[in-house]
Amino acid sequence: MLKIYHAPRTRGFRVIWLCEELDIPYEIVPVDFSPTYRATPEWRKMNPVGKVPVMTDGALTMYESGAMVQHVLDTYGDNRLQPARGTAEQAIYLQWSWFAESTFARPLGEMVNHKRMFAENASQAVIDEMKDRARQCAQAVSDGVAGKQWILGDQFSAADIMLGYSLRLYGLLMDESLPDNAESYWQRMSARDAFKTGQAADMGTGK
Ligand SMILES: N[C@@H](CCC(=O)N[C@@H](CS)C(=O)NCC(=O)O)C(=O)O
Repeated sequence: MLKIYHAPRTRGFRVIWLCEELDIPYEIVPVDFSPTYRATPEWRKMNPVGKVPVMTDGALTMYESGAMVQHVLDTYGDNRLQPARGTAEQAIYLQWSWFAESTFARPLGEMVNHKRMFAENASQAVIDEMKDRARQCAQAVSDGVAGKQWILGDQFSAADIMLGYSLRLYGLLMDESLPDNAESYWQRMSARDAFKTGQAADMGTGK
């Protein structure tokens, strides 16, 4: 059984939501998210830079939420939730999946880290700059999903799950609403049954 080492509201939600969409069994192993625990040799053996999530699949231990999503799809997905390999559609699927983590979630995550590290000495200029980057990403998603149901068109895919976590983080951290198309996209994804059961599990009220 897949084990997802996870702390509430963090990126492990992507894998939880994916497992719910695919209806495959998984177990959530709660991780103490304190910087002290994450710096211990015990946790650094699981994730060398002390982050969450980590996932195990039998003898395999891995970190990076996007890589976990791809592993689960390729191993248990039965060709669901991703376009065929080598197609132009797959290239766009990869583009949005990578964008979700490496471009969109990055300034949001750094805002959290900056505030945690510097507390009352946090620089407003740094935070404002991160917000501006996140705002540009939200606009790119809004433009990308214009006239479509999901980011690839009619077909829901794991790229929506990757982006969904970034949109969720945006909602938690930004004091402004999403641009219109991104907001309705967010409403559609968060209305999915698998999102709701995944969110309950994420917050510790589900499985
Ligand atoms: N690219 C990594 C990012 C992991 C990450 O930044 N996780 C956050 C929680 S969602 C974390 O552990 N932050 C603590 C820190 O960076 O100190 C992934 O997608 O798994």
